[in-house]
Amino acid sequence: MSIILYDSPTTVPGKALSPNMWKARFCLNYKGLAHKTEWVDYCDIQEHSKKLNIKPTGKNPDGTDFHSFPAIYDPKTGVYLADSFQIAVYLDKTYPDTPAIFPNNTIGLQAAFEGIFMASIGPFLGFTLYDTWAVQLPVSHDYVRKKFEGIFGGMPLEEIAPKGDRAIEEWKKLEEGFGKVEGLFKATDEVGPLVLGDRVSWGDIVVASFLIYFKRLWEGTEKDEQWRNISTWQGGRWAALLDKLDAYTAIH
Ligand SMILES: N[C@@H](CCC(=O)N[C@@H](CS)C(=O)NCC(=O)O)C(=O)O
Repeated sequence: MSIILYDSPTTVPGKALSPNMWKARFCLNYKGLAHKTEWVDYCDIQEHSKKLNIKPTGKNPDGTDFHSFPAIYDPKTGVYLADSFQIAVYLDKTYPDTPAIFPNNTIGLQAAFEGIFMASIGPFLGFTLYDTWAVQLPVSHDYVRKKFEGIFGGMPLEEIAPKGDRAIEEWKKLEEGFGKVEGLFKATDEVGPLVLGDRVSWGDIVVASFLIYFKRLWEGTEKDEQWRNISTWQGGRWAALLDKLDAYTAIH
């Protein structure tokens, strides 16, 4: 009886891409919990979640419920649950004998870390949206285009990525954002390269989920340079972090 992880397929080898889904996958792998991915097209996430009675994770601008993946179904408890953070908290509570994602009661602190990380890497979105759309399955293209263009006030997807000098500036800002995050890791470098020093926790999983997203999106494509560049930032810290968590990247 395996836990089911709901994710949406892309054309990237192995299908998995979204950083939010990776957060849940990293948690399941890190804990060594048997699980199996069930692939549901991106354009069907809302309908599928409603059908399974999974609680919404937010509201749409018009006030209606917003559902999202990752979601899980745990046959041991009968629980359906969405939201990467809630899934991590649930797994720690339900499987206390597996490695903790929030050791030493760090749930609040780790949530704060994630907030700082997300606020620091904002410029990534302009660089990833079109490429992320391009690797969606055709059935989801219209839905995802509308969604992503909505995020940028209706700008056509093809025009969202910054170009010329702005691209250089925005890329620099992204590097500086990662520099800020480095400060949060550095403080415990003498203990180890992870945010808590020597043991994996939510903060590492969040950062690694974005790194694996950038890597899977760009490595070996015409944007290969972007991934190679990120992996050299802050003295190669991010490539090293992803290597450190490589054991937890299997797609089941
Ligand atoms: N806070 C949520 C956000 C998840 C989220 O936004 N997921 C996107 C996919 S990456 C989604 O399911 N979107 C559904 C839709 O746009 O219909 C989490 O961390 O799990």
